Amino acid sequence: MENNCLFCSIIDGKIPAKILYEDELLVAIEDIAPQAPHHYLLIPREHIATTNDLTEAHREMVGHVFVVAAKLAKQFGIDEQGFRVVNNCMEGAGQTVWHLHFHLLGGRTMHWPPG
Ligand code: DGP
Repeated sequence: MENNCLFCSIIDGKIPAKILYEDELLVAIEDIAPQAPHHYLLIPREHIATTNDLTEAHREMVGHVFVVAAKLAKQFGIDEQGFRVVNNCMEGAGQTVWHLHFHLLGGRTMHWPPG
């Protein structure tokens, strides 16, 4: 738990969010400003600021994020149409919340390259 961290406060229950899934490693919530019909955030419980701060110790957790993303995609029926798992690392890539998180986006056609 990091002071003044939005996602730590959500994980701690101090700020409300629509929680879709949680376990010992992560919490999945609805994004407050959805960019697709399905837009969820997979947030590790551990406060890690950015992908740049990951170490070998986080290997299992990061793998778990993708396993849970696939399960949620199936649960919400977007697995066959296709979906994206996105991490924005640093301001230049669009990161605005400094607690590692992965966007799960689906329910519409995705374009490439991303903006
Ligand atoms: P990023 O820009 O990659 O750091 O993504 C941050 C995401 O967090 C963005 O899609 C909007 C979302 N977000 C910001 N504040 C809140 C909040 O208070 N609640 C929820 N559920 N999502 C939030």
